[in-house]
Amino acid sequence: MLFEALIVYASLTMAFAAPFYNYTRCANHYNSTQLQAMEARYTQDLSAAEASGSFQRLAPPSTASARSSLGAIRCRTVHVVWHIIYESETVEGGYMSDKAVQDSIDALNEHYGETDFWFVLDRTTRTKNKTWFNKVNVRSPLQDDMKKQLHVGDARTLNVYTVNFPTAGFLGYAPYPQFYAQAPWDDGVVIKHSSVPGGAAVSFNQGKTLTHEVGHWLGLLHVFNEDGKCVDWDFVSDTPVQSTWTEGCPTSKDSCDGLPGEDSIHNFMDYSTDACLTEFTPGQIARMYTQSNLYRKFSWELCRPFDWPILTRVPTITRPIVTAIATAVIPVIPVIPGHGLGPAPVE
Ligand SMILES: *[C@@H]1O[C@H](CO)[C@@H](O)[C@H](O)[C@H]1NC(C)=O
Ligand SMILES: *[C@@H]1O[C@H](CO)[C@@H](O)[C@H](O)[C@H]1NC(C)=O
Ligand SMILES: *[C@@H]1O[C@H](CO)[C@@H](O)[C@H](O)[C@H]1NC(C)=O
Ligand SMILES: [Ca+2]
Ligand SMILES: [Ca+2]
Ligand SMILES: [Zn+2]
Repeated sequence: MLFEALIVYASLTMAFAAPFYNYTRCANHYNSTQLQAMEARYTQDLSAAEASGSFQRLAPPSTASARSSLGAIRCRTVHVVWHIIYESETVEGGYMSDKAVQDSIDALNEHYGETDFWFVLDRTTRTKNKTWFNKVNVRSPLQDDMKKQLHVGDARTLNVYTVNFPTAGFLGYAPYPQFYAQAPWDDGVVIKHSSVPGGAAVSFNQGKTLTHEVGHWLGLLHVFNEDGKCVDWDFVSDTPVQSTWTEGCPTSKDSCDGLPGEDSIHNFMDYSTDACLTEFTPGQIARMYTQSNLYRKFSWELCRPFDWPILTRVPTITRPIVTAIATAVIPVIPVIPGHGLGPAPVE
């Protein structure tokens, strides 16, 4: 009797426990020296491509009105190869049905609905490997083994790997487009299997970890300063300077109250819970387009009519904001390919 009551109490406690925010969105952390070196390389690559005529600043192909009158438009089409790593044929064991994969792709298209990116599932692979499922981690030789065996396609192919990670609260990571040339096999995002829509990662199960990691994969940095300073970190002018990442979903937050703008708590490149994340800014979208035109060169393919809110803010494609580093002497940090993130770790 008492035993039963305890069980009921325990399950009630679990059912009604406040959502926990112990998940850390991702491991894409750099120190400021690395950050500036990466940005310097990006702007150099861009200048070199412009000088040689190999870079074209493509404008978005259609306006909202053209989109609705044509019913279909051309999109920057990203072919997705989804690698399911699992330890048993169950959801907890990392197994995903075809429907679960397609639901993830649908969610991704919804979250990128204000952009011209269009994600199409090319194929799914399934690999039963308990070691990979539980032990693959950022900067681990195991992640190198896994990707070297499974990565397919080229810079336009989004390889997604779903694993469990050895650290409980860890959700994902992704290398930047500029590292593709040095280590093509290392390209692609790795996410926790339970972060997909409907997954077991409480408060982080609407698929927005993938959306965030794909943001990195398309060239975006975090909206917050990873050194905790009130200094711009993401080279995007319309995301206010922010010194801390966001936990949970506060009604508002202003970590740099001496500087204009409140924190981007609803931005996909912050760490708020999934329900809280709803937007990319025009500046971020412009940066993703420029990075893609430079490093990934997606093909323009017909995409189906959008049945979610039509693109309302067509961003102008501008040069990346580089004022912060324009006058500094940029130390050249050798990029060490591999281990999931490009340059050598901060630790
Ligand atoms: C989350 O963190 C809190 C505070 O550190 C801790 O009490 C709780 O046990 C953690 N929950 C999980 C699921 O790790
Ligand atoms: C499973 O992972 C181990 C460790 O990296 C690797 O040696 C092995 O080849 C993998 N097995 C399969 C079937 O992929
Ligand atoms: C940043 O990280 C690099 C690579 O690990 C390291 O060489 C450098 O000393 C670090 N710089 C600072 C300022 O911490
Ligand atoms: Ca900014
Ligand atoms: Ca502020
Ligand atoms: Zn991140």
